Amino acid sequence: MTAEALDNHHDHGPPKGYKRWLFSTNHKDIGTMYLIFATVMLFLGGGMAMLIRAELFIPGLQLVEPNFYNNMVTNHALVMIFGAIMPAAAGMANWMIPMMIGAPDMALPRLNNLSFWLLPMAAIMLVMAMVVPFFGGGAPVATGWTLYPPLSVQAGMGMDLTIFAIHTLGISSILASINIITTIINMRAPGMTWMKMPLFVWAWFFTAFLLILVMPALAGGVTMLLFDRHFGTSFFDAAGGGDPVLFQHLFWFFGHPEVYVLLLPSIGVLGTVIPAFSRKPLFGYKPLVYWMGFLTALGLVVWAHHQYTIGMSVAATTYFMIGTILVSIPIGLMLFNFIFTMWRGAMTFETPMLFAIAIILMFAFAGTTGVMLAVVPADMQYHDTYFVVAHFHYALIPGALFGLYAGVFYWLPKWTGYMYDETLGKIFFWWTTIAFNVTFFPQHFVGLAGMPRRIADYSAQFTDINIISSIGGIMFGLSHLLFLYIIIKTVRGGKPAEAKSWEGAQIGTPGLEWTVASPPPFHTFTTPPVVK
Ligand code: CU1
Repeated sequence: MTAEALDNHHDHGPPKGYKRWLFSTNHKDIGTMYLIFATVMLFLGGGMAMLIRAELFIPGLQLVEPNFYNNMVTNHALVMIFGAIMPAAAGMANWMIPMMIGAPDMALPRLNNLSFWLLPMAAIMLVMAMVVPFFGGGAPVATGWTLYPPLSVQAGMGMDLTIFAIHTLGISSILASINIITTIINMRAPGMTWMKMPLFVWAWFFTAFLLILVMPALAGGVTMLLFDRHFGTSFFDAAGGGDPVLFQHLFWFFGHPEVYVLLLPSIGVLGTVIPAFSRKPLFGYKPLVYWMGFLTALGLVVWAHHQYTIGMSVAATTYFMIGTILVSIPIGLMLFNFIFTMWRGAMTFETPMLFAIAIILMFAFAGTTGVMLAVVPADMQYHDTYFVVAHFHYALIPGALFGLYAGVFYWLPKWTGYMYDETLGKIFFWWTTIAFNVTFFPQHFVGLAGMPRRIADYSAQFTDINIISSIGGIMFGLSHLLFLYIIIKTVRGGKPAEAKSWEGAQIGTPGLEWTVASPPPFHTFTTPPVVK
């Protein structure tokens, strides 16, 4: 081979056309695909939410058949959790972790490709699960995302599709988690010691462990469900010696830590954004890492607070109550660390920082209603009411979704090489934050007044508050058209971003991402940089 041919042979530029994406082993391209997929799913799940709010605008049944309504309740959750939030966070992990720790790529690039491409398959199955009941596929999956038997045993073919979708999503998550843990342990640049890693990397390290620990419990639970449905077992059927409550334990052993899977990456984003716009290093970096570890461990042992009403022993409910209230300690301390990072900093309020500050306020509020829900005798009253719906939307929309928005606006200049339109970013922030609060704040009150959740109809005395909530919901949904417009506008051009696209980034966030150009070359690091 001539030198020139050899050179071409070793040219690792992007392959052309569809092959670049379908066969991609490049962490940035895979990260981009994750983010695009998540955006599509966000609009799918959001569309369902808007239809749900439209149905609830006034009492009575006007738009959808009640079983289909419940099917949408199920798939709104599954699509948002597994389709939107987790893939968006995984997209950021793919983009940022190698660049932050000075690795040339993820440790297992082909596994990375597989992790991503499993997702569209699962999404197709989830959509089919909603469609098959219209074509003689039996009863819709009207269980909500918790899939409790016996209702989930009686559901039609849509339930089997949901089970296989969950298996596929679980495999994807576990493979991605193995990849992330392996990358963080083995691929750090010389000098990038554990306690120099950006908080976002730490957040994903804990998240990946959580996923590997809890996804198998869900996989086991839904597999047993599949066997009860088709192969004559009775794991969850009391008539055959089984117990439906067993499924609840398996589900929530996964389900509670899953909430932290959704929250932790966004806490990692806060740990990156807040120092940069305060122009100060993170206050108490090491304690923050330890609190994250403590939160991860504690999150694994509090699952049955979702099941106070099943008739557990007083000792068991007391244990789960105390454990759950203890969760407020690491979370509260993290929020204080972020507030102390801002204290006497040279703060500016660009879109990512606006989101970060709003998250602290609204997430603290979700923590307060969380303590209310943790208290057993009180929860007996709130259980399965709109109070719960209001609580977890306050936890997950600011705590997970807005954290990811902060990350998108913070890293968009790095990813695309262009600055987004700051005015439009701020308009989006205020529009979406106000609409979110109009939607969900009133739901606390209908919940306390006794409005049950997961039902397409309600009594007339809840009408006023539901009208307000529905107007907020439609506004909240529409704000995302502006979000999409800002993203597309930025990708297509604008003011070029510098490598260090934010003024305070070097002081606040010492990750190696700022040592490369914006946008970074196809392969960021040919030789690993050295951290001094
Ligand atoms: Cu929980």
